[in-house]
Amino acid sequence: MAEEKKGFFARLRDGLAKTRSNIVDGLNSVFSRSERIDDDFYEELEEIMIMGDLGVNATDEILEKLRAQVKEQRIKEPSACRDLLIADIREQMTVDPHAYDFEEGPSIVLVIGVNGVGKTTSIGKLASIYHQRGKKVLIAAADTFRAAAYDQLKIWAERAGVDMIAGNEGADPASVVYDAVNAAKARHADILLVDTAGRLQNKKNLMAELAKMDRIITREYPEAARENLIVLDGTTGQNALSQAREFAGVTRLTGIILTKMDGTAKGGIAIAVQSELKIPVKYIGVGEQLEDLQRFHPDAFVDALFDIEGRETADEAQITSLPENTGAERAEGDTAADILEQLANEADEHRSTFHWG
Ligand SMILES: Nc1nc2c(ncn2[C@@H]2O[C@H](COP(=O)(O)OP(=O)(O)O)[C@@H](O)[C@H]2O)c(=O)[nH]1
Ligand SMILES: [Mg+2]
Repeated sequence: MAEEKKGFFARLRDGLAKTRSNIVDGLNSVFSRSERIDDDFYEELEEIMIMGDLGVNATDEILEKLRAQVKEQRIKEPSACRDLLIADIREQMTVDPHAYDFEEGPSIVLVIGVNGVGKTTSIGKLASIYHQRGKKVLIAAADTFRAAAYDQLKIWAERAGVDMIAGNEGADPASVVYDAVNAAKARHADILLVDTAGRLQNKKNLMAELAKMDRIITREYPEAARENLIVLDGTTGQNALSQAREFAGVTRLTGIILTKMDGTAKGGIAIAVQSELKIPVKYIGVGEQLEDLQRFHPDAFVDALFDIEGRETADEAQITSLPENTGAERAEGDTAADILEQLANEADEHRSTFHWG
């Protein structure tokens, strides 16, 4: 393997250091200094959770559950509430087991969100993940408004080893989508990732543009599964929530990519989004490198946040389910890296025996 680099879980845990001192340290101090479980105790917990960007809904639900448990189990010691609270936070964030069905393809994934949140970067990383799993991936450069957007996406496509469909600068994004959808169909791509422009200044235009793309996809490739992922910048806290609400008002969002979770003090947002928006966080980004994006595992997130050891790491969990059509098998003791390598070899073999498209 290449030079030693920290695993994803370790990077996530390190990245959450500021969030930890914001939320967990505060909670711990309430647990240790409170003398009894009373209204003050709950109010202090509430204040820390709200300040830590967990959101009003999630905070209410978590604390309501805690109150019920305390009553039911006749708990008297504030410190005994800590494990219950952690369990209640976990419960807030369960992900539907079908959330990733679209990855099997054929599917078309629109990646949307305001400028600078990490759309292009996340597309590059996702393309690489899918490609390594033996999927045929295409990228559509439908952000035609900035000249640099093309070059940036091109670099990511090359890094990931996948093809990109683009139009001229200033071209109608919908025409790029049209070309890309037809290319995806003709080449039997499993997943088409569509990069979009992030302008939110004009809600009417945005709505019209997304609707147009939607119509084209539905007309050209109705069989493809559809996924609309919104990218939210984890450092922006409550702002991220309002962006998601704006976009949810103009299109059907199926998932969230939460980026920049390395070094944010507002990581509590990962707990808030699900209960505030009813949209699942599907991927989480912890850096600018290719390997810095993964599926969102609530348990791993809570472990990383509370610095709990001894669980399966997110890296491992990412690929416990192998694509059915490969011969790759998970042997006892295989690391995630072993399996990824096995899959990459498999994919290479497939490519040399079959002709795509
Ligand atoms: N630290 C960190 N930076 C990120 C992450 N994701 C994206 N970025 C950076 O955020 C900036 C904007 O990303 P970009 O993909 O161009 O955003 P876009 O405008 O939405 O396409 C770039 O400098 C990225 O390297 C992340 O998870 N962590
Ligand atoms: Mg971009």
